Amino acid sequence: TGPIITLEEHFLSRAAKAQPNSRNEMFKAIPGFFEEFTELGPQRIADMDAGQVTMQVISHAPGDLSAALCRDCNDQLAEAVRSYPRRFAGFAELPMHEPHEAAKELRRTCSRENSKDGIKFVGALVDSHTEGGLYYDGPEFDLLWEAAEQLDVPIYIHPTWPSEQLFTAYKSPHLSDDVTISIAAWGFGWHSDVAMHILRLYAAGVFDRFPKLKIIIGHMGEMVPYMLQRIQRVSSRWEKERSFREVWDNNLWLTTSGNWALDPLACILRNTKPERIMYSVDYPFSKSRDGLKWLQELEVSGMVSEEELEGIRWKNAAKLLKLDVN
Ligand code: GRE
Ligand code: ZN
Repeated sequence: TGPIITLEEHFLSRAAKAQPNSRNEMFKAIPGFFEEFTELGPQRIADMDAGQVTMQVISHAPGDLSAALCRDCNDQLAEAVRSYPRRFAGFAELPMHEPHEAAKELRRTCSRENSKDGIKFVGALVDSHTEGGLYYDGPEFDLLWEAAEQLDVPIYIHPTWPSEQLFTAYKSPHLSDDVTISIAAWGFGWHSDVAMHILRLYAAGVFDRFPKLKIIIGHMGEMVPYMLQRIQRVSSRWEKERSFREVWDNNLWLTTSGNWALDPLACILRNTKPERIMYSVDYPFSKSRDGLKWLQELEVSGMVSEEELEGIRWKNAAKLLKLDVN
């Protein structure tokens, strides 16, 4: 019943794989996982096929890379996209601790014409903050927003590992570091971190300066939909040119990425335009087969019309990313 596009799908580059760090050790300890994570070929496509995914927009996993390693990562991903042009598309990895270089790399990878490196990515996926804890609400990032607007590509803001300050803030004397990290990261904290970042960008006037900027957030909107009324009320005192509601309706898109419940979607369908909602899996942290089950539940739930379902499955993403999957 038609194509499926997913767009929060990760890989670990050869550059990041070679770095000795505790995260790589953690991933290696999960049987079979490291192989799936670092692979850009048949194994990934088999998972896609099992979940009827037509096209994956692939991005790097969280973790700040230097400008040189970002280029290597993007070259590696571009090669995979060239090998499987009907199954893979790419989001660029950007060195966000160097905003000037980040803008430059976005232009190198996403320019539709005269891209001498032959890379035609459809946007970028960036960590919600740098390893040092820097967010992107400062004027030094205007270069990047400007490039994204000019290229007309979205920037996906993805959760990332807590900085030292964040980890300290989350740390309880009664909990192990392992439990702390699961609370501070994928269990809750890094989702609220992305939500907070969206508020910071809005409050700093980024969307007033760049009214055509397109931002994607995952995991059913990183809890923003649930808090939308309260955010609107608070932010109405910040004297921005456009209300948070206008920005939500015009500048933000969200994906389902590995949040397999209909409850958050019920909330989203009440306060968010259906054409803003895009299906995603969050491979390899989540599997396409589980996503498909969720899509089937959604279909029989009667929560969305056939047209809305088609939008969620692929049409909204195809339009935003200018992808041709037919
Ligand atoms: C994710 O992308 O959602 C993710 C990671 C790392 C660990 C868990 C997780 O990037 O869900
Ligand atoms: Zn993810």
